[in-house]
Amino acid sequence: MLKDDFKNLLKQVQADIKSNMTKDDWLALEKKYLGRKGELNKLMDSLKTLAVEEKREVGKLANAVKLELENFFHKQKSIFNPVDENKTFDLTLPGEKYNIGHLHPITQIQEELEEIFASMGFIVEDGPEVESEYYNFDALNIPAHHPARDMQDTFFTAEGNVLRTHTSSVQVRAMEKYGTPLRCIVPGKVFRNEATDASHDHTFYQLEGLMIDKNISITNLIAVMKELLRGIFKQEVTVRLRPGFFPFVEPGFELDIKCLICRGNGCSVCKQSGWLELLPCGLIHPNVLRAGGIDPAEWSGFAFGLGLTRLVMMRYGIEDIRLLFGNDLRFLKQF
Ligand code: FA5
Repeated sequence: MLKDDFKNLLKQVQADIKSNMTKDDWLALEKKYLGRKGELNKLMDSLKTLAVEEKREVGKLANAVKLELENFFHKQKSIFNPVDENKTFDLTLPGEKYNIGHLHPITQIQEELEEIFASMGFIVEDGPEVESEYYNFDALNIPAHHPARDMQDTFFTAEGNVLRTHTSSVQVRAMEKYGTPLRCIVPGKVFRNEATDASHDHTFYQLEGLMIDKNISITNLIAVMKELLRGIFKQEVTVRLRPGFFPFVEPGFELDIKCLICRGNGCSVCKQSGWLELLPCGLIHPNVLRAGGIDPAEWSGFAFGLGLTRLVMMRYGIEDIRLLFGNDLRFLKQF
């Protein structure tokens, strides 16, 4: 029966094996059984003569036998060919290029800002991304149930902590840790329960800054902001302050810069106004200094909260914030 013939094939191979076979002997043996006109193919040809039902059953067995023989001869050959002898090493070929990545554009600008501020005597501070309500809100003069909490839609954890909605949460931490005088910046990730669009994301980067010393005024704030903008945009930048409300500063401002694209004449980027809103800032509220253990009668300071992600967009003319977090190499390789 054909079925037995297939089974016997394995026994026949075993019987054909002699001691001290050379590589050529193995190749010849393989050809005898697995070659185009070899024993296996002869039996395979006979499959045609079987009825459909039988063909299915014997065909299955035939394939199993074929696989076993192929594996068997492959193993034998690899003993003689531990490395592929056909492979040559061409010394004249150019070397393989490694793909080296680079820092994300946000990180690049963050590091530039850290250098600019370090040159003005600021330290770089860090804080937790999962924050207590106290440091994110209460310590910043935003008590529970104050309507100002609604300015930032918040992710709460089951334990009642928050994913920090701004880097301002590190202000009082830094005051507690370092006391006065204090100059520090806090770059970092913040989170808000926002619907995403071209200029808003639920996760983005800010860079907080604060300076506390004797007799700090708005003049100091403007001077430091201009130094920061000159460093980032590599040109003189005209700024203006408009009143802005944040419970943790008094007075509070929105700092605008004269549009660098149209030089103040009006274009689509500045919505024809000639000015671009860049960063909120102000003089630190006495209640916040007190929360940090600092006497507001003796010390004063300014704080600002730069939207780092938006700054990157403005510097490179990126029209959609989502491009920055899409992990698309075609986009990222441009920076
Ligand atoms: C604040 O977060 C205040 N903590 C800033 C501050 C610090 C004020 C110190 C005074 C003193 P605001 O919510 O406006 O403010 O956010 C600051 C900046 O973050 C904005 O100007 C903007 O550039 C950026 N920003 C806000 N929401 C988003 C968002 N959804 N996606 C991307 N950037 C955003």
